[in-house]
Amino acid sequence: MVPVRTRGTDGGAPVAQNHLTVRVKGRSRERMAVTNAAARSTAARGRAVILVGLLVLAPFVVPPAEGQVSGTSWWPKFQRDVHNRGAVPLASLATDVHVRWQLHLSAPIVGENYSTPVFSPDNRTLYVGGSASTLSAVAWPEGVLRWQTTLGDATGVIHMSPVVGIDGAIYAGSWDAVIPYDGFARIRDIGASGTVDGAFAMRRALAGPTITSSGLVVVGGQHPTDGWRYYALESGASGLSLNWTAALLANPSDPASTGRIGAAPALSVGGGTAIFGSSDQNRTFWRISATDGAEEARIAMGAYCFSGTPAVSSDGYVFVGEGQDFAAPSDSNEGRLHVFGVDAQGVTVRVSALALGSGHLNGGLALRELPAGRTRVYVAANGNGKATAKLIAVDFDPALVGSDPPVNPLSTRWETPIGGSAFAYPHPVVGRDGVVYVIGPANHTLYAVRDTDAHADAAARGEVLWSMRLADISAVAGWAVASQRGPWGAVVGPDGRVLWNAPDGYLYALDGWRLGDLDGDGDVDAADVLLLEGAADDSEEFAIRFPEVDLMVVGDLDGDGEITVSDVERLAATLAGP
Ligand SMILES: [Ca+2]
Ligand SMILES: [Ca+2]
Ligand SMILES: [Ca+2]
Repeated sequence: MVPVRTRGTDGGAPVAQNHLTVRVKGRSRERMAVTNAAARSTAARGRAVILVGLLVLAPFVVPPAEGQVSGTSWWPKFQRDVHNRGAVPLASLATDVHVRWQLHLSAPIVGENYSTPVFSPDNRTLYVGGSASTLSAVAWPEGVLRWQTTLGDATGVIHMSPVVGIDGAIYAGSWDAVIPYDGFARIRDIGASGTVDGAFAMRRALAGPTITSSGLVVVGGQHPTDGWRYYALESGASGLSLNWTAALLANPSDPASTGRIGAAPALSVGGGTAIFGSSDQNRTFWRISATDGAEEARIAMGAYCFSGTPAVSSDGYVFVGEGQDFAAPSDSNEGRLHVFGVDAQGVTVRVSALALGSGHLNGGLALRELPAGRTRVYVAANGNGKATAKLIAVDFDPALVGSDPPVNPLSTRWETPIGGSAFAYPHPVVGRDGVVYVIGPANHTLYAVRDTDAHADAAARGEVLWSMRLADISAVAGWAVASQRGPWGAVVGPDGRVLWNAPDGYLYALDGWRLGDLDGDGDVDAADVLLLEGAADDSEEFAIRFPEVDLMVVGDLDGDGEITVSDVERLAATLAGP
């Protein structure tokens, strides 16, 4: 484990990095090394040209805009895109992780606070929810509070991650127990303040909203009188108005059930004509028309799935985690990862399910696309009823769907403990380099777990690259882990910094040395790919040129203990494409 240093405890002022010194030493040797390298390996140079040719050097890639979420915001909603994939097209922090800045937003949380930040369309402001039904606007990248605004009489909590629309409107709602309920609102950032200019009555809202391709804002939650549903709202000149509702469904065997919804809706691929959702007491996976709310499919799951948030792969498969019965949990037919798809007749069906034996999977998923159409699904299990919470990597191979003899297209690749269990809803995100960020639901520790495919030993595949305990960095003297819950997880900024809306009432921005940043200039780009290729060819030469750089820490991307073309390919793939 890498030792973690804390810097920037000066109340929010950015702290200069000291990485730039790396390149200064040995400059004369550097020139010599370059000359020698050029003379020696024309073959390597040819490969490098090909690799660099593959790179799209746009440092700023926004998610595809299938709904009317902001198309320029780096991170406009829960799990970043309308498919809830939690996928980050960046290299992750590898080492030297430290607090870049911290910002006080509220008193320390004693109960729950789940919200994660989203970015404004110009990526100069973060919006994040919190206690007292407060939405905070924070200047990015400076980390300075711009304004705070409250909903209703400020008795609830904004647990959800807001969504930012194409016109910059911010939508967020509160979970409230005190009438008048603080409700769901449209908020305008007018510079010096945030103004509520539209509202919809809501009592308890947890699931992060989305916006459909026709502009309907869809949020799951409980209306004061109309129960738990997905509500689709028109956002017009006069405010928010109800367009359709869907999915008020109770458990048929329980007359008292209400169908609680905590799962952020996901849009289908290919235009977002359908919404996928799931709920608690009716234990249901839904496919709902995004146009009119018509129920297009309803498939039973086996157990509690309050916040089992759907995530949709680019080939249209929908993954949902499942909980377990509280009184009599079963590892054989509960706590499963489900995958849904469309059969030859166009009917939505359950393709497969895999029992993970790790308690509740009532959190989100992160998806990473692998070669040959496979998808790796990262599942955060909160470990309810088990000894530990876990991050679990599951492979889905669509080529095995309908195979004869049957082979489950879902298979567990590895699992890594992430501290004790707690009844919370952890959500991982995954970088394109295969590093997963996830926060332990009980220990309030942020983990960077590297997916190291190269290991034959499954136990070594989910390697904790580094971890950071909130108790070690907290700006609150004496802050200690108790029974606080939340946030959902970490969010990654456009420059790779990691944002943590922590339960001590502070928002933290973490920085560090990026994986693949071979020259230590703070950016990961084509120059680093060339250097890594050179290092794969001759690591001794790299050591002479960059004596302060630990090549194995920043260059061994696949974590197999050596620098090879595999690492070069992984770095090039991290930088390539949208
Ligand atoms: Ca209230
Ligand atoms: Ca670099
Ligand atoms: Ca390697």
